[in-house]
Amino acid sequence: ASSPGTAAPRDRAYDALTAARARTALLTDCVDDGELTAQHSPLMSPLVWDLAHIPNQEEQWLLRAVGGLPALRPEIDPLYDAFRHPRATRPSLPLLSPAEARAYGGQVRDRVLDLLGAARLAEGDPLVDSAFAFGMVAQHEQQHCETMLITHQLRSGPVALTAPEPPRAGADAAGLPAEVLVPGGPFTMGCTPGDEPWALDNERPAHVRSVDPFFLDTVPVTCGAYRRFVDDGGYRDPRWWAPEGWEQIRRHGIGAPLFWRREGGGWLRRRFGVVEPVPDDEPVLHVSWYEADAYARWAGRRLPTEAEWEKAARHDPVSGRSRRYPWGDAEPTPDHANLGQRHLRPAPAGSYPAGASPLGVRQLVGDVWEWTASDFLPYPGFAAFPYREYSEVFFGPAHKVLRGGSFAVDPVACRGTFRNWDLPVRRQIFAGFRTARDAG
Ligand code: AVJ
Ligand code: FE
Repeated sequence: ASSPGTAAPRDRAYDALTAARARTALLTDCVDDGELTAQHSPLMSPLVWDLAHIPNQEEQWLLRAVGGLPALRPEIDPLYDAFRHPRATRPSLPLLSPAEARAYGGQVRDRVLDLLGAARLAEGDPLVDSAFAFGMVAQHEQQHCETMLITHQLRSGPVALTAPEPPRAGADAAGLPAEVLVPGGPFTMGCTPGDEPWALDNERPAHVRSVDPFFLDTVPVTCGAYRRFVDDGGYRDPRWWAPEGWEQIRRHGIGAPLFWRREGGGWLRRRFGVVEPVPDDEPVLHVSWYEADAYARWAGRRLPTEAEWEKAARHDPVSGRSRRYPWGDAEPTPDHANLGQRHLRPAPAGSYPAGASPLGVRQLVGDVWEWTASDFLPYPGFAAFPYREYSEVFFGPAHKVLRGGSFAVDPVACRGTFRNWDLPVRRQIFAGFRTARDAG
């Protein structure tokens, strides 16, 4: 365990890039070419698109922007521009074949490692200081690994991926208090390159926020708790729903989380090709923001704001300082959190006592992305870096913020300040939630 300052930036970049490529290989070598080029869902790209988009971004940011090298294959840039082609249309593009995509990825990576070995990484240029661009590219690849895992979850057919089960919750899990009081007052939200060198633009700058005292669920909402909402007729009662959410569930006939199916008196779910009983003690997954919001209202509660979430995750009441993770400043280990696709499911609620926050909140990082009440907006003093299309074009009321990271995200793309966002109708992502209420 170390803070980011302990490992030399070059070594940290090498390790992060290498780990990301191993994950990409694992997710794409386990299926045949037909499966790589098929569209498993109109919501997702074919896997072969991700397989070439990853090195295309790597080439643009590292070989061209940092290295000043000429384009290897300029003609393919438009094919892999996510803004130019919506996901549903990507299978009809003249994409690289799986073999071509792998060869291109290898060519780019060989040159990137040469560049990393030779580059001066502290010249007062924010793109290369602390190997930022290399870290950004590693995070980008790992984010696409999470996207590719979503594609695997949506695909049907024989099982392609397996992983060991997460550890069972400890003996103390059953006795945890339902909620924790988070004191009101100021705390530092966001970060600077000094304390989090690979933070992306939307996490910056650090600034002081104040929240009123509030109660927060100790653990994410479980499948068992959510099932009570379903069985209570929650999806048939407009009182609980935001108007747009009510319209969505009516129009699409939604009555339970995605991948759930009623069978006899109980509920089954499909997970990476296996059908199994819905596990009551596991954090609920595959609910939209509207479903999370409706559950919270039914429970007499609400979603936490993004600032509340970050205060619960980072504020140390003893020192008054904001830390990198709920457990402190040390990088995540397998004892802290369920991250990095080590397991293909969330761990039971109440797991990971070593990852608890100072106030005792569990599983803030890892397991499931957590919907917050907040729109995705820039922090005061935000500056787009290095490109507007990473964050800035998504700011506004259309997207809701998710925090904390799922079992599917690598630690390199997950920390107390990390901000994810998506449309409130989105259900295929590895998202759950926890609830809050005002104190006093
Ligand atoms: C931050 C997860 C919303 O997947 O759309 C990938 C990350 N940006 N390629 C996404 C991203 C460009 C992004 N999210
Ligand atoms: Fe991308």
